[in-house]
Order: sequence, then C-alpha cells, then structure tokens
Amino acid sequence: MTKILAIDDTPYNLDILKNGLEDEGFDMVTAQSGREGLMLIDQERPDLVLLDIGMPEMDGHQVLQQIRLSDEYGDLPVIILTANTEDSNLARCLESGANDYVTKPFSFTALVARVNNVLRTQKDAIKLTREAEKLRDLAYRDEMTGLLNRRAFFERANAEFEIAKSAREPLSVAILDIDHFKQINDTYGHPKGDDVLRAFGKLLKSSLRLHDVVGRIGGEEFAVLLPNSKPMDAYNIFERLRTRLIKEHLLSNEDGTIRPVTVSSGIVGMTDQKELDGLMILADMALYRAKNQGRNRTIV
Ligand code: GH3
Ligand code: MG
Ligand code: MG
Ligand code: MG
Repeated sequence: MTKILAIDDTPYNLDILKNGLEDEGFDMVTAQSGREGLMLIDQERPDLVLLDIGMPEMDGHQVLQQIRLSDEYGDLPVIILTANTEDSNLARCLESGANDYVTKPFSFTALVARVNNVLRTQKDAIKLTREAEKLRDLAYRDEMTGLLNRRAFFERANAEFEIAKSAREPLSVAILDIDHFKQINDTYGHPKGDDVLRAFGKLLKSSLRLHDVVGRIGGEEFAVLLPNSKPMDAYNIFERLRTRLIKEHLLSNEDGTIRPVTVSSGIVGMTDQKELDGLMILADMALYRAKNQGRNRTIV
C-alpha cells in the first residue's frame, strides 16, 4: 500500500487530506510541523510527501531542502500544496526540488491524479532534476563529506535555534575536531587524510537523526545542532561515536603497529544566549578544554 505523509500546520487541512486520500486507498500519516514531518519520514518511510509551504517556524521550502540533502531520502517524491498561485512562487517550488505542486483549494481528483503521476514518473523526474540537484549541491553541500557546508550549516542551525528559543525547547550544539589531524596528513599523506574525513563524515551522519543539522565547518572540524535534545543526550551520541570511531577506524603504520583516529568534542545546551553564535563560542570553549585535557574525549 502506498504510504503518504501529509505535512501541514492546519489540522483541518490534514483531516481533509487524510480522510480523502484514505478513501482513495492510500495509507496516510500526518504531521503538523516541518520538524515533526522530518521525524516521521525517518520513522514511517513514506512513499510520497504532501508538503504545505506556508508554515510557521520551518516552512515547506526548508523541509524540502532538508529532504533533498539527505543521502537516504534525497529522492523522496514531494508534492507541494500552496495557496500562493503566483508564477514566481510556483517556479520556486519546482526549483527547490519539488516533483509537482497543487494549488489550494484543490480537487481530490486532481490531487490523486498528480500523486499517481508523480509516483509513476519518479525515476524520470530524478533524471530531469539531476542538473538542478548538482547546482544545489554546489551551494549547500560539502563536496568531500556530503554534509552541509559551513554556510548551509549556519543557515539551517540559525533557523533551528530560533525555533527552539521561541518554543522554549531544549537544543544542543556540538563542535567536533579530529585530533592531531596534521600528523595524520604528515604520516600517511593528504589523500589518506581525505579518506579519514570522508569516513568520519559518514560515521557522524549515521549517528544522528534526519532532523539533526550536521555540517563540516572547517578542515577537520564538524558541527552538529540537535533539536529537542538535552546536552546529556548529545553526550551519549557522541561518546558512542567516539568509541566506535576508535574501534573501526585504524590507520596502519609501516612497522605493523596501528594508530586509531580519535576526536575531541565540545557540547553545550540551550542557555539564555540570544544568538546561535554565543552557543557556538561556548561549544568551542568546551572543545578547547577537551583538547587541553588530552584529546579523545567529549566535554559537556
Ligand atoms: P588538534 O588535535 O589540536 O586539533 O591538532 P590538529 O593537527 O588536528 O589541528 P591543526 O589545526 O593544527 O591542523 C589541522 C590540519 O588539517 C592542517 C590542515 O593541513 C589539515 N586539513 C585541513 N583541511 C584538510 C583537508 O580537506 N584534507 C586534508 N587531508 N587535510 C586537511
Ligand atoms: Mg500552512
Ligand atoms: Mg584537529
Ligand atoms: Mg581544527
């Protein structure tokens, strides 16, 4: 059965979509915010997403961007539901990677036809949008690791920070820095150093949830914003990552000995900071302490 996730901040719209599409034989899941929608994509693995654009906090464009940047869900078909019928808005919806759009108010016949059409032509649509995806990647993605680049990280992280601040929700920020990376380059060569960065990026991403914001913000420096997470939750995640990294990523020396790759991390939770920058400075201070205390550790 085809599972559809509808994301809309208006409960009434969700009821209409759920009832109407269930009658058409679809399995329906609903979310009232962008962030809840991203969580449900992880949990429910829908075949298609119906996405409202005008939502407070995280709007539809931001949700779509997050989906398209995901390795796992990047190809997920998305149909945008929008009340704004201006050409510029509709063009923007398609440019940001939507497979199709439906303008509100919509007829169910048209909506169901578009859903079926998108599902059928999903593969062709991927090919057609590949060029656009490449351009988007250039702007947002760090080429080496596939994570968000520095600019995109701060853009997304600032948006999450504002949401958490106004909703008075917990949030954690972490900065991670690979230990003695210069020595890794000097000992094993720059290409091997690049391999370590790629492997670390992959491990980091796989330790986190789809709605966590994760980027490479410097050469061997990474940053993560975890919405709705207390510092101790983040600590447990990064400690697991740290011990896994040491076990799984070993560099062998010519004399047969091995050298594990290690990482130091600084974590902070939401404080009375008015700006994300303030939290980043505190996370950097925690990282500095981790380095000073001997590296290969996580400090909250
Ligand atoms: P610390 O434990 O204090 O963090 O020491 P470190 O050697 O990791 O830190 P330092 O800042 O002294 O060196 C970072 C090194 O990372 C220097 C730079 O050449 C290297 N680097 C930065 N970007 C890249 C990259 O894209 N690829 C590779 N292979 N190396 C990089
Ligand atoms: Mg809305
Ligand atoms: Mg370092
Ligand atoms: Mg560094």
